[in-house]
Amino acid sequence: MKTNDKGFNTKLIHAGAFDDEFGSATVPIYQTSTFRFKSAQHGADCFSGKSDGYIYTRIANPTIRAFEQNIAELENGYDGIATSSGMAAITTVHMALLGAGSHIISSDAIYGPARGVLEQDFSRFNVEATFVNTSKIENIIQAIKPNTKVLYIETPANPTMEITDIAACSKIAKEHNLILVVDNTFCSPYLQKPLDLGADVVLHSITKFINGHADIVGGVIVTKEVELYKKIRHSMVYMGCNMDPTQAFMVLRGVKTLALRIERAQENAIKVAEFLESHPEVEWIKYPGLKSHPQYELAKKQMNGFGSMMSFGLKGGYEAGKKLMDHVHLALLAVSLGGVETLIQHPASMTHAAVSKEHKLAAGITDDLIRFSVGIEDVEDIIEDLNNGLLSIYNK
Ligand code: LCS
Repeated sequence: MKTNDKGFNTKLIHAGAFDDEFGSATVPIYQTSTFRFKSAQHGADCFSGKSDGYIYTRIANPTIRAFEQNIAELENGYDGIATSSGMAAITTVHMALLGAGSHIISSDAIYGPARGVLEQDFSRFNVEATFVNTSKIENIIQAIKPNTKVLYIETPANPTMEITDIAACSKIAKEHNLILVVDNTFCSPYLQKPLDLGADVVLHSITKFINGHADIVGGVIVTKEVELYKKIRHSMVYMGCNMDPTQAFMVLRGVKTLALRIERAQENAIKVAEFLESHPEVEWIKYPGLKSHPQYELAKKQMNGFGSMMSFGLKGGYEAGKKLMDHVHLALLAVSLGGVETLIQHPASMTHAAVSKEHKLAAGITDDLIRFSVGIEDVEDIIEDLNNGLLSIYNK
C-alpha cells in the first residue's frame, strides 16, 4: 500500500503491504528461490523489464519488496534495497560507488568493521580512504581531493556518540560533487531522516532498532534518486547480498512497533543518563539528550528525539569496566544494540580486547568506555541493576 501522504505511524503499519488473493492481513513469507513464468514470452518480458513479474529471489521477492517499500516510505526515499546484514548494505554501497583510484572520506569513529572493510579490503582494489572527525566540518573540507567520490558518515557514531551535521555535509557534498551516505542505524527513520536533510543514500543495520527484537541480522539501503538506486541495486544483486524472505517477514513484524519501542526506550534513556551523570563513580557520559553533550543543540535540531544509546566512562578505568560487566544482571552482557532488552558492553575488555591501542583510539574507544543500549524494561529496574553493578566495583 502506498502511504506517502499518511503519518509516520500509519506508514509503519501499512507501507509496502499488498493485497493477496486470500486477503492476508500480513505480508506472507514467499519462501521460494525461483518463480514460474507463464510462458516463454512472459519469461522474456520479465527479463527485459516489460513485465514486472518476479524471476529469482536474489533479484527480488514479494516479501522482501514489501519491506523495501516500507522502509523507503519511512525514509522519504525513492526505493529500498534489503541486504543480508548491515555490513552487506555498507559493502554493497561502496562497491557501487567506488572504483580503483577513487577516494572516500569517512567518519573516523564508526562501527569497527565498517572502517576495517575500507582499510583492509577495498584498499586492495586501490580505493583510498581518509578517516576524519566529521563532527568538525572543516576536517571534511581539508580531506577533499580531486578523486573524492563519497562522503560517508555515521551519526550518532558508534560508540563515541559524536554527532555530525548532516545538512552541512550535504552542502559540502553538493559543492564538491560527492555522494553523501549516512549510516542511520543509531536513530532509525523515526528519529532522523538523512534524505530530508540532503543525503543521497541512507543505510541501516536493521539488526538494531528497525527489527528491534535481537532475533535477526539484516540491512537496508534507501536512495533519494532513481539512478543511484539502479546502480546500488545492481551491486546487491550481482554480489548476492540479498535479504532472505524469512528475514524480511521478521523485520516487517518488528518495524510496526518502531515508534512505540523508541518512545519508551528514550523515555527510559534520559532517566538512566541523568542517574549516571550524577553518580560519583562516573567520570563522563555522552548522551545526546543531556545538555552536557557537546552537540546537544545540533542533536536537537537534526534528530526528532535523542534515542536510547549512550556511552560513559568510569573513574576506575579498565578494571572497573570489567568488574561492572560481571555485576550487572538485568542488562545483557552482549554486543549489538537497539533491541527491546537493555544491553551493556565494555569494548576495551571485550570486542576490542585484541585490538592495538592505536586502533582503539582511532575508533574513539578509551579503556574506561562502557556502551549502554537502553531497553524498554521498567526504568527503575534498569537503574537498580546499574547501581548494584557500580557499587560492586568498590566492594572487594
Ligand atoms: N552500522 C552500525 C552503526 C552498526 O552498529 C553495525 C553493527 C553495523 C553497521 C553492521 O551491521 P550488521 O552487519 O551487524 O547487521 N553494530 C554492532 C555492534 O555495535 N555490536 O555488534 C554489531
